[in-house]
Amino acid sequence: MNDYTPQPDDKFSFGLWTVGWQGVDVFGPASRPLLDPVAATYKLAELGAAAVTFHDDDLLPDDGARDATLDRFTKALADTGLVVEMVTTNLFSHPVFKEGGFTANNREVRRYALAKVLRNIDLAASLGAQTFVLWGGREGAEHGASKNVRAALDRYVESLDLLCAYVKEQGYPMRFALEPKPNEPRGDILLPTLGHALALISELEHPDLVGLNPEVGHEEMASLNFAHGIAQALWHGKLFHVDLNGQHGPRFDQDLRFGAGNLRGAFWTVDTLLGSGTENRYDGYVHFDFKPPRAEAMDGVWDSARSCMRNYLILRDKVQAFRADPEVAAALAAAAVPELDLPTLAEGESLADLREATYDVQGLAERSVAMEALDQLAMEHLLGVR
Ligand SMILES: [Mn+2]
Repeated sequence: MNDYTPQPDDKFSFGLWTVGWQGVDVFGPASRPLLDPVAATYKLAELGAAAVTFHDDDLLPDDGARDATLDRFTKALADTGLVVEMVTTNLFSHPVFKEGGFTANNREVRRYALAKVLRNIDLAASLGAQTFVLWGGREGAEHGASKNVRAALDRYVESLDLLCAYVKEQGYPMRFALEPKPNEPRGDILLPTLGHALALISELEHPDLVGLNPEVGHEEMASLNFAHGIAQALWHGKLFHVDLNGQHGPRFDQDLRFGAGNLRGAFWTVDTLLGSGTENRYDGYVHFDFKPPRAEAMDGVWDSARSCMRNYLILRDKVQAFRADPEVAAALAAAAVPELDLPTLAEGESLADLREATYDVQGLAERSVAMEALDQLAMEHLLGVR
């Protein structure tokens, strides 16, 4: 029996801000003590993580302690064998970014935001990170006329083009991943969904260097299907990174541990990451971006981190059993799922062939689609009775 112990090959990764979240919310102050990010690195290694990630501000204070903290952190990496697979910059906490970073109306703020990101790209490269995530939490508005969306998108593109040119010029093996979110903290955030971000990427000077970092809760806040979203990202070759967590439908961003909230969605998320029975799978780090609930003390923080990995491994087991089940293969065939791989117009045919053909419209309308039976098999695998 699998004991679901994380292995280095599982490539689990955690943001230092996740376990380090002190429980500050809009209604109350911290409920937990400050967690030393270096101590967190050791603890995450002990739990079975393979990598950590951070925002500049999570790890490095903007004062004299920067170098000393970095020395302690790199020693922790060497001691544990953990790597830094991704770095991101906080362009949302400091009030200087209250009205945006790359898309602030104020030009000085935009220049300062770019300077902050450039400094952290250098840091990320020096630590070997190959993915740089950009979450534009403050890039948005609460008021209609306050933001010229067309100009804001011009400035977003300008910033991304400058960052890509810099990475190319420096020869860093690094790519950028945009993280969409519909709202919170801004009333409305620019690039609210994966689709908006994909469309923007196609306007860039170096679109090959920019992809997506989809987060479960961010898509589900907008009632979108996360598995479908990452499937499309994979189809475009744009699933550069992923943020797994849990969410109970459209409400505030809950950042629950992975598997909590929409469990069925989590099952299909793991199935999609594993390729849904095809070779088109995600092979990057399995990154968790969650918040241990404010009610928990430190023991609960570590329980929630452990459970993110455990739930992923359990779901991976369930998904693999589902895909290997001969009854599932038969149900997929009965539901005509493989038929969708066939082009609608066959090789050598013309549109005239399909226009002139005769169709049994009544018979097609009455055909069985057998999809409930297929879905029930997935349900029974998930519920553990198969
Ligand atoms: Mn995230």
